[in-house]
Amino acid sequence: MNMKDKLKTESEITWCPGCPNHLILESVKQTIANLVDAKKFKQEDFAITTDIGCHAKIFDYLNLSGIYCLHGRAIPTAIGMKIGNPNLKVITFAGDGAVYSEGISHFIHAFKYNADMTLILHDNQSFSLTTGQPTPTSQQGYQSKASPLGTFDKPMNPIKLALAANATFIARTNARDIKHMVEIFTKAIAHKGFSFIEVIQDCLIFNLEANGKDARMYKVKDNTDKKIAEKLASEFDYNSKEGRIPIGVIYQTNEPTLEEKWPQLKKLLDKKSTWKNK
Ligand SMILES: Cc1ncc(C[n+]2csc(CCOP(=O)(O)OP(=O)(O)O)c2C)c(N)n1
Ligand code: SF4
Repeated sequence: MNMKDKLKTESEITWCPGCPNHLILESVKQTIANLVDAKKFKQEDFAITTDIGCHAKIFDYLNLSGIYCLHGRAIPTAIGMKIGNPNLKVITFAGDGAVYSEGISHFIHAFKYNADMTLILHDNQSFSLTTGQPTPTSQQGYQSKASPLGTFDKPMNPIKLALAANATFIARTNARDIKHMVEIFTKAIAHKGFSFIEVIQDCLIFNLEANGKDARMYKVKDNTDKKIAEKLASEFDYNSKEGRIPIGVIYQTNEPTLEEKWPQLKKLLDKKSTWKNK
């Protein structure tokens, strides 16, 4: 059996036909299969946490250890996993509703801790599982059952927030481009520290007005300059109907990780050991 097939589960996939979550799943499987086939990691080196939402069903479709978390709490649970076993490669899947609303404090503090893990943020500008209420990245004027007069507020810009919070890795990718997602997920997993990837994703059922940004996206070179990163972050404000949207590694730098800063964890890292076997 090839590695990608080993990552499959028996669960029936219940995302809407055509939902880009199918392509995100495929890209994650391809990324992990490449890393295992290249003998960089073993399947059991990976662990996942997921939030609650359409995106979070990925928990049932990936044959990896993990925790299906409370809404908004997928990041702190992942950091807990890293403290439990700093040698794990932990990947977190979460939605814009979950992370930028209920989980926003965890998002900000995660950049400060800089645990060596990856956050894959499925941004469809909608709380989709609960029928399309507006999230902090929904565009102004978005009408839903919960906002019949249209959303009054301007959306927040999570890339700017991540930069202000001293993120060490920020990237953006397109949920319709498997090749680009695999490239970005691979770079994020290789990054030493907290890697944040915003995946721009259509929802075929809710907030249709926010869909179809593919033609506006353009690829940028991997960037390590903060001033350039700030410019890239400003190019798309989650509101605009036109203008370019940069995708790629928007910013990367090096800072000590949580595991390196914490002496007991550093020992476990150096010995490739766990608390049980220390
Ligand atoms: C503590 C708590 N608050 C709220 C909910 C309800 N809830 C479950 S899924 C969800 C929407 C998730 O939206 P998002 O994170 O954007 O993911 P998507 O469904 O769009 O993938 C909400 C509000 C919950 N399950 N638990
Ligand atoms: S409601 Fe939207 S996000 Fe959820 S599965 Fe359907 S298309 Fe995907």
